[in-house]
Amino acid sequence: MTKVALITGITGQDGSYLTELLLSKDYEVHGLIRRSSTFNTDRIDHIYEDPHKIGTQIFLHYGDLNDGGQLSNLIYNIKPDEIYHLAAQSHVRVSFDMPEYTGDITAIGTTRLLEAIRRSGIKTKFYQASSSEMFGDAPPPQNENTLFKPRSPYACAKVYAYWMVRNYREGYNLFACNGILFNHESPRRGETFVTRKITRGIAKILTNKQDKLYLGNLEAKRDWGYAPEYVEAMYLMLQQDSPDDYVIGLGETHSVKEFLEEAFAYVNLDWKDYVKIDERYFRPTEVELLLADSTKARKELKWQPKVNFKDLVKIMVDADMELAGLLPIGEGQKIFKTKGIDWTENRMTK
Ligand code: NAP
Ligand code: F7E
Repeated sequence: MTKVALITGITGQDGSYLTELLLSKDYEVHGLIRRSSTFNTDRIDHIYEDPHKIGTQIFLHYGDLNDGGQLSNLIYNIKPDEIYHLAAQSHVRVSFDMPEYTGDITAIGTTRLLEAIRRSGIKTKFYQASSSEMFGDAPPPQNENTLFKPRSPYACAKVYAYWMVRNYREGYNLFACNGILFNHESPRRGETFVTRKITRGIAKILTNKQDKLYLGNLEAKRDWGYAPEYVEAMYLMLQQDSPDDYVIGLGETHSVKEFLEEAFAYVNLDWKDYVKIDERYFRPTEVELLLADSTKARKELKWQPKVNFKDLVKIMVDADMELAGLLPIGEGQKIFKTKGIDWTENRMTK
């Protein structure tokens, strides 16, 4: 029997990788998308199929997390076996500018979905995209037993959603899981998150489109992993016999400065020649140090990530180089020169 999944946030980084994973497992995938005046489906265009085509397994539906009626309609009509709730106002810095909106979408949006499930009477499994940001300044390493000490409106909203998920699990016997994921990145990462901002910045510097990169706090440390491996953990959680909460992360922490060093050195540049600090990117309250203890997930889900920090940096720099037309595609192609730097040749000698 073909399983049916509903993904909120299908147009986001994680939604796009999860869709690929579920389609590869022969799921019928339904995705919630927001109406927008410009196209917002870039990350899934390569897998989207015309719904008129026979055998199509991916379907998109308009909706918004602030519209409980439409969420109810969709759940009632689609009757998904599994719901992956990934949609959110997901930017921590932006949540300080828009705390009320972030609460409405990231916190109450989850309640709207949970209520839609409860009222529909449909038996389904539910995944909540919880976040390591919930740990805030709780001492590392952080695991499922660490107390939350949220440090942003975004983190507060995620803590609320986390507890609502547990509440519905205990109160209504809903198969609902919290995946507490640490930062995970990829070439599809939103352009304003720090890793992508850096790798995209490097490509722009090398193509003379930018000569400075403005950043905020370089001392903060994060446990950065590779997004395609993290969506596998989401899937695994919903395949278990009983619902539970799991921490997902590499167990390796690096500062933003270390990311800069690694990424710039990969193309033989010194980050200090290009990076400037702009206070606008500082947060009123910062999360200084995140480090995952994902022992439980590794044991119970048999989740085993392979891409480490250095690999991740390379994957992201290479991808942004390619997007900027800098990477030779295939063998024996030309070497590019920018600012007198023969970056491809230099990189190869490293
Ligand atoms: P993302 O790239 O920012 O994607 C967010 C998704 O939510 C997009 O599809 C976006 O639609 C959608 N969305 C935003 N507001 C919405 C609304 N009002 N109604 C309906 N959809 C809405 O985020 P991500 O990195 O894939 O992360 C996925 C989830 O995991 C998020 O909940 C995030 O908070 C959480 N999380 C992420 C990380 C991480 O490191 N990536 C770690 C822990 C938890 P548009 O495309 O139209 O904007
Ligand atoms: O910041 C510092 C910043 O915005 C990482 C989201 O996916 O992961 C993400 O949240 C660090 C912070 O990610 C800039 O102060 C310095 O310490 O890339 P970020 P985040 O805030 O960790 C968690 C797990 C989520 O759940 C979220 O949805 O980098 N930083 N300079 C900067 N950050 C940004 N964005 N821009 C800068 O210029």
